[in-house]
Amino acid sequence: MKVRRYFAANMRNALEQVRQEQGPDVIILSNRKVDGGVELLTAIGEPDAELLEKFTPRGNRERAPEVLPDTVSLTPQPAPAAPEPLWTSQETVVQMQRELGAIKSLLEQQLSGFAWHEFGHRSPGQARLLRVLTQLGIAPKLGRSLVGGVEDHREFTAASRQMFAALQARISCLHDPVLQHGGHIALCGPTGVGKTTLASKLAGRYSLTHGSQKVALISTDDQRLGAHQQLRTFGRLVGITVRSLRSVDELPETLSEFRDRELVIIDLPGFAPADPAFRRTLSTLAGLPSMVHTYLTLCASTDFMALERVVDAVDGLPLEGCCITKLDEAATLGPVLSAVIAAQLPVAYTTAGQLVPDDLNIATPEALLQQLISMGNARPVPAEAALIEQAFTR
Ligand SMILES: Nc1nc2c(ncn2[C@@H]2O[C@H](COP(=O)(O)OP(=O)(O)OP(=O)(O)O)[C@@H](O)[C@H]2O)c(=O)[nH]1
Ligand SMILES: [Mg+2]
Repeated sequence: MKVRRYFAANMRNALEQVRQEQGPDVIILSNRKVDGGVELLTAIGEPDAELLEKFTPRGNRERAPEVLPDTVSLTPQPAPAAPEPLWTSQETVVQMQRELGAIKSLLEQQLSGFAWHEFGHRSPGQARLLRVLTQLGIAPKLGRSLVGGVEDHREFTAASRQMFAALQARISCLHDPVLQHGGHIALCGPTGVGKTTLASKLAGRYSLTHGSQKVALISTDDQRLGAHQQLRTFGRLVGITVRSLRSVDELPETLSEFRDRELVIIDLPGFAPADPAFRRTLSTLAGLPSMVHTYLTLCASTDFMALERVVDAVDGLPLEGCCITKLDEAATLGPVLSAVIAAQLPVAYTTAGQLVPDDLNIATPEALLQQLISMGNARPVPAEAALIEQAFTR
């Protein structure tokens, strides 16, 4: 058994050296941080009992050190039949798990980097389009699937037209459902995204054409100071009845009382996605005797990961669609469009300003795409390699 010591500035470089010089069958005997970098001890060849004894910690001497082929060879290896803890000390196991996790994510990162590099060579046309989508803030996975549908050899303008047409086809919109059909509507979503303002805009618009006596607003927000007051003040100004409830449990009675109203909008309190009350409230609405159409309210300036958390939190719950607020505050529509496409949520309305009821628009795929492009052209998101490489993460 041949033992070698490697020193490098970081774990990534050390593993790369080991991989290049010793190939896939090498055993990592130990690794540790030293002054100026990391040190790895490796072994290759037939196991040497004395050596293994030396590097196997006390209390677990009968076991040989784990071979870490995945971390070095880059080739998939069959999983061991019965994984056993290498060290009996809990602290050491936790530390090892952490280190293996770090190595795994490092390798994933490297692999996606290689894959992006290779993609750029193999399909330069598609790679250029992917860069354009990244600059528009489109999430990497959606971007990759969109460029995958475009032939690589096409001339750039024709290819980008084809790609944007595919993107537009993926944006699903409802055609003015609330103002056209009325009904019982609930607006849910994270805190501060503009639910109450949207409820006021919809109620205000509807009352302009059908009369304020046909509309009612219900505030169920007993969480935030002044929340009930916000709707009541609006209702007084425009002559729309506003009812404040202590909880959604009072809804069946109130909805029955408003059965003569064509449009009833329920303004829900804002929730953090992780708050179990979020799902509970939506489940309560779904179980009400009268049909309530619930819309998720998403803010256009929220980043993609935060939006993903929100749509994950409502996964499986019956939502009619969503509304996108604060387009005027967003730098790009890429993240919010990527999130609604991934969640297959149709968009009903967008808002781009605080004015009630003026700043409200019926969503259409054409308008959303146009806004995405014009906002992206005005202020492109830097298409950093690390961001694009996420499109190639498995
Ligand atoms: N710039 C801009 N501001 C908006 C828009 N919609 C709402 N706002 C503002 O966002 C702030 C929060 O709006 P609310 O309607 O109270 O938000 P909410 O979701 O009901 O908030 P919570 O009930 O606390 O969860 C207010 O200052 C609104 O005027 C919009 O489209 N653009
Ligand atoms: Mg509110």
